[in-house]
Amino acid sequence: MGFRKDFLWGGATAANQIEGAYNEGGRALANVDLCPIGINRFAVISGRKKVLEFEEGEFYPAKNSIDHYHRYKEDIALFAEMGFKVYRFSIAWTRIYPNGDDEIPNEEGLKFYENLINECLKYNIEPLVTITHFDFPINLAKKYGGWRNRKIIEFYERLVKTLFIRFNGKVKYWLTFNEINVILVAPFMGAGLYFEEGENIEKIQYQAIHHELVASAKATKILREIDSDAKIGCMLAAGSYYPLTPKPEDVFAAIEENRKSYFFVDVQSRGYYPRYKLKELERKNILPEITEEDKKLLFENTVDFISFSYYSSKVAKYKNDIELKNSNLFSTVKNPYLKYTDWDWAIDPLGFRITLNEIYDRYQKPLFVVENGLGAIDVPDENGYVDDDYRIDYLRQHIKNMKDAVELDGVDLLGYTTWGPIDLVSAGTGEMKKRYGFIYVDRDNYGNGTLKRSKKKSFNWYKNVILSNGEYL
Ligand code: P53
Repeated sequence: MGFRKDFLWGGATAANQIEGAYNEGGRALANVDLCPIGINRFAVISGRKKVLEFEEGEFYPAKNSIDHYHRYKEDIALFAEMGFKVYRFSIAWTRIYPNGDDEIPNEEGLKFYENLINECLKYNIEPLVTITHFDFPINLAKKYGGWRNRKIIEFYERLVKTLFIRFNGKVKYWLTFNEINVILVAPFMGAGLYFEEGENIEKIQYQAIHHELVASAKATKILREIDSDAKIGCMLAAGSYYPLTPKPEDVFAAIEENRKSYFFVDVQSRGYYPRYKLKELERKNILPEITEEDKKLLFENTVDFISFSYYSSKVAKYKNDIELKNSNLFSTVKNPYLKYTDWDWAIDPLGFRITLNEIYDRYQKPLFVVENGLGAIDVPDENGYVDDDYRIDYLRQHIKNMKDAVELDGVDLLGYTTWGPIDLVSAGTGEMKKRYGFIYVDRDNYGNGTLKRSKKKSFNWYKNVILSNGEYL
């Protein structure tokens, strides 16, 4: 009953949103460093505004983030105190291969992650490593135009080989690309792509997607050769689309919206392009170059498990003739039955169970929830304590539904990591004010603050959830 005995409870972060130290330890610039907070952010992350170096008058929150690079020991000790069984973090590509195409890896970068991994293992925390969480070396963006270029597959191979060899036996769970489908909505942040006037954006996106899918399969092949005990998964920004009404046109619109994302996992988990996507790409005349070798590679190297993020469900409607809400990057119509967060994301705990079921039914492989949580405004007292009952409430309801999916529906679930167990920089908006943590960090949107860490009310609550393996909620 309930969650498996070895269920992996923990939290998840991403290098650029937590580490800072953007120019230390031999690290070079990446796309994620160049995404400013404020009105230009969306133009930059979507590749409409080309930015290849820091610009005057902009603030770049990822430069320093919450300085985890220098404080990881303190942070991991706090995770250990909560009883984490797993810690999901990502590798900054430019710490390992600063230019992406270097011949030799940067030892200082490898050493940093080795120390981080050892620190986790010291507390029996399983590291779950995202190889790339939106990270892309700016040198490769300049020289090759991002993932649109097939050459990038080789550089990615070089990166994963280095990591798999160095951390062989220490890391048992790997993810190839964070939220691989984010390339559809934020192609610069997600894949180092930016566009020139008159280019066919969709065509470039699908060519880049194909290269990522091939690179992901290559990573899977390489990992199996190096460490056959380790497991590798894909990672999707999930959250099912519902039809706005039972009108068949709305129902079909929901199918089409869902397919935009499931397409990625269809390839990564089943090993071939689904027919609906081939038809669409042919119809639009944007079919990427897919070689026989690519097909073989994709088919022979499917993922061991499927991981995903879930924040909210979405709603699709035939023809976008009513106002679209774009707060979550993925477009959605407002759901009149749900409440919304301060950032206008629908709160839908049952939608979590629905999504878990939908994905499990579709792929029949073990699942791993690697992001879930509430981004909210916290008001700390003078000691940095936050009474965050709203966060506890959100997580309680989501974990309850996750439990139903496991206990009542039989979904095979490996673990659950909440997003941002310690406050960090938002990917969507660049804000610090949008907080997810059990641990408060004294820093504001523009980098003011002492960076002091303090426990919120939810800290002890989550500790008890883990201690009771999800019985105490
Ligand atoms: P934030 C939206 C926009 C960007 C990234 O998001 C996203 C999403 C959610 O679908 O995905 C993940 O910080 C991502 C994390 C991110 C988290 O959602 O905009 O993997 O990097 O921080 C939460 O509130």
